[in-house]
Amino acid sequence: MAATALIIVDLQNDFCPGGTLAVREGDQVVPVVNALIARFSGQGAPIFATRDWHVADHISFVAQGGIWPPHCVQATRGAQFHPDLQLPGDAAIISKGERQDRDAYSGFDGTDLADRLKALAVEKLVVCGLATDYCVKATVLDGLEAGFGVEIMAAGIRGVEVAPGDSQGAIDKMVERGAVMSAAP
Ligand code: VGL
Ligand code: ZN
Repeated sequence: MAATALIIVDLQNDFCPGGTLAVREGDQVVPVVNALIARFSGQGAPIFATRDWHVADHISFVAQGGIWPPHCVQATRGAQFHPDLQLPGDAAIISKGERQDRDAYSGFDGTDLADRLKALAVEKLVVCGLATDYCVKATVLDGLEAGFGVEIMAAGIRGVEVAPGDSQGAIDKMVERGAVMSAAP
């Protein structure tokens, strides 16, 4: 039977209020994501959590000429998942952006995510997490490109909004490419 996987994107402390690259209301997605986790766990469906996992002198950081403050540095508190996230022990964790000289917004970029999903006969992804206008967008677009159906949980995403309207622009692009926005878990 074709499976649906839950993809939780970068629900890490640095992207939540108090973090170094805080997304407004980023922590408000946690209860929504926990409800999705409960649903997927109950159905025995696969759960993947991506994480931004940078070295301390990552190329995307301002000191190296990048555009971001240091964030999600490997093994720091900021890189840990939000403490209230109820990630089951058997959830698969996909680290990305590990290379010093290259950024990776998408959970598929430089990882074995696509292979692992295909090995589980997954055909559809339910996506939630942070940030709408960067890593959620890149992950969704790559997922569509790889042939997966993608449903995005509207209440389970928030954006960085470097410029106002970036999140809506990202949603428009994801929908234009074939993703479906879903209101409730
Ligand atoms: C992200 C900016 C920089 C994200 C990661 O997870 O959306 N945004 N690195
Ligand atoms: Zn990053």
